[in-house]
Amino acid sequence: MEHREPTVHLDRGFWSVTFALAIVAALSIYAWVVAPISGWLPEAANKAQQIDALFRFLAASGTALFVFVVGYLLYFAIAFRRRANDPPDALGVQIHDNNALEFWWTLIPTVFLVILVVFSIKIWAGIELGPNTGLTVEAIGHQWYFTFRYPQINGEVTNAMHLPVGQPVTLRLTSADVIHSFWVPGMRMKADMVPGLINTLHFTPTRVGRYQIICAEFCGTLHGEMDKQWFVVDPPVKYAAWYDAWQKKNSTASNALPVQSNARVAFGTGDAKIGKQLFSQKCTACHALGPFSQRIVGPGLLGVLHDPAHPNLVNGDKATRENVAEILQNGYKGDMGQMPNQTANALSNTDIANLVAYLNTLK
Ligand code: HEC
Ligand SMILES: [Cu+2]
Repeated sequence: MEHREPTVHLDRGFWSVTFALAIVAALSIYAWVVAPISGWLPEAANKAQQIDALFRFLAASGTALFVFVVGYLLYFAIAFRRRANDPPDALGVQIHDNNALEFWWTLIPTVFLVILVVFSIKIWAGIELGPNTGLTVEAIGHQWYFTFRYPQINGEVTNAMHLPVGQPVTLRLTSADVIHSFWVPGMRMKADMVPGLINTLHFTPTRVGRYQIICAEFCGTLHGEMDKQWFVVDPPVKYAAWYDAWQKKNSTASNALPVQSNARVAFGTGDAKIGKQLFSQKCTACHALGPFSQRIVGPGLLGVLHDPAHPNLVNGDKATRENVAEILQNGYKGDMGQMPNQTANALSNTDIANLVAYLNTLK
């Protein structure tokens, strides 16, 4: 049997190719570092800048890696090709067990991935878990358009989502019918709008302008029409004028989005029909309309106010409308998990009254 020593000589050719590849890789890293990404697609919000920084990092390291991998592939294919005078059954050099190489090709990618994980999770956490400061706005997906709710504007705003530049915003997303996905390329942010659940985005608009809102989840025949609405970042004065105009226009509608308040809920005014609609938008992902034991995330709510077998709520309080309202305002963390509070579910006190009126009709 033929036996060859497993040796390779990395000759001058190899080192010149390495040098050339290093220069190309360095140039491509430089190109990504200075690439005018915000000129290609303007950055509407602070999170867009962070995500673009992450993109630069990924693109630069990916391109550099690509240059080396493909460069060496080509070089080795040529340098170690079969020569004219090689016998037909010539074997290439067989290499195994190079501990130094294996150490480095494990360590370097591991360090790289750890950096990437830390970098990404930091940005993700800022978007999803950021503090609930500033303005809270709610965006609702419909077949096939978006509507928006603002603090102290009654009803829903229908044309565009205006926000003032420079002010932190908490955006709550939900859906009135099927799953949509709220995508603003200018913000580099995309999140699902799920019926019965609230998803949250935190950001600060940083650049005055108009940015397209697109539905990024196929949601029925006219899904493609859901790219006609705008996210508009206004200077504060212009925003205030827009806000006042909608407040007047919608003054007779009901259902303003909350400013958080500890005011008591006025039960007498609750409207079970509106409550039912809210329930399908904000609660059904976690609550079934079945008995207490029919659990999704939280318990079934069919008998929450009228089941003799269920005299107490999960927090031990008596099952009264006041105490249900209290859970809706403050949330509750128990054995099953977290019932979100009023802010997280984007509920005004009027919403809570409507929901309680609806829950009161269930038996
Ligand atoms: C993300 C999931 C989630 C969403 C959304 C949610 N809940 Fe809950 N809810 C829970 C969990 C979990 C509990 C039970 C907490 C525990 O005891 O561990 C709960 C408990 C409750 C209770 C107390 C039930 C009882 O029998 O004591 C009521 C009432 C309630 N939720 C109403 C609502 C309403 C109304 C909405 C919509 C505005 C809603 N929930 C949205 C998860 C959710
Ligand atoms: Cu859609």
